[in-house]
Amino acid sequence: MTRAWRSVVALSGGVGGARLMHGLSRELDADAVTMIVNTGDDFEHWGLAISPDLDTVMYTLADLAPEERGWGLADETFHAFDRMAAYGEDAWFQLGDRDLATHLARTRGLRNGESLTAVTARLCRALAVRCRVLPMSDAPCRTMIETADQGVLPFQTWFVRHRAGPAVRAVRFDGAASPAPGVLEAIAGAELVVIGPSNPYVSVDPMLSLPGFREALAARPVVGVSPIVHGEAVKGPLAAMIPSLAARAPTAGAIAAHYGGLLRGFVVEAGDEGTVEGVPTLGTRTRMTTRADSARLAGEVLAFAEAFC
Ligand code: FO1
Repeated sequence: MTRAWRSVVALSGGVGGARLMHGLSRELDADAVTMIVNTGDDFEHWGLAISPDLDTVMYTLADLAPEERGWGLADETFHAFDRMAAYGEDAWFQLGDRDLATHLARTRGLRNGESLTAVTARLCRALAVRCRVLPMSDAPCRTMIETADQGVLPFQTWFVRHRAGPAVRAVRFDGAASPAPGVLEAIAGAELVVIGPSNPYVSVDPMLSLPGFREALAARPVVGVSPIVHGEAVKGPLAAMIPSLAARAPTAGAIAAHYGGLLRGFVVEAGDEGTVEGVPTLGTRTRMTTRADSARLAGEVLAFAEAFC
């Protein structure tokens, strides 16, 4: 990478997005990158405020996440979880003992009137995460999955409890949320915005649903990274959601088409370039199983973006 980037913004949800953010944090100075993270997956569980995508980004950037699974903490036990199950409490969402500290600290902060932005910054500081990590909004914006045969389900109920089984008719976002402080300003000041290899429907569309967010993106150079490789999702239910929601085959091109005119460029798995129309593509290895993969891919995304920034 030759250009000295000063202000890159990355949008992320889920494990794939967090991995690319990890790579960007290794390729860029900490003060040159701002991570904007999906909060549509957030929910209350056991009376605790849970923000899975914020935690996945924070743990990944802090090198605390399990490299293979991607979410939660690598070094973890589940004694409290097992006890809660023994008490007959909900035991479908695995909260580990060390992970619980994050939910307890966040819940206490929010109850004391701290914003989600402030709590996130405090937890990141404690974990020595030096990049700026912003929730997309400080207000609730709950991703709801309208399914064919189980009614409308909150995202985690559909994704974890029902293992993303029920076919999706539509995705909607409940809440009158607006972008968190600093989010639109970060985008407006960005030399480049990177949309990570996240599920566009449940990880990026929540952000695009916020007032002013899509317009802010449209004014900046944006490059995306495909979450679909040779017709399959690297992780999660995306490959089944595309035919359900877009009535087309699950290709990298379907993802590019979903973002419409927002993309100046699209990084896809080598061999998938032909599925993309109307957007310049870079074909490379987009799977990130190691931290070295993430840094390499981040470097390639930035080098590719130089051509149109
Ligand atoms: N995903 C699962 O499939 N099963 C779980 O039990 C689970 C627990 C969990 C706890 C904390 C956390 O931060 C994430 C967790 N996830 C779990 C992943 C989570 O549902 C997804 O990573 C995001 O919400 C969507 O990418």
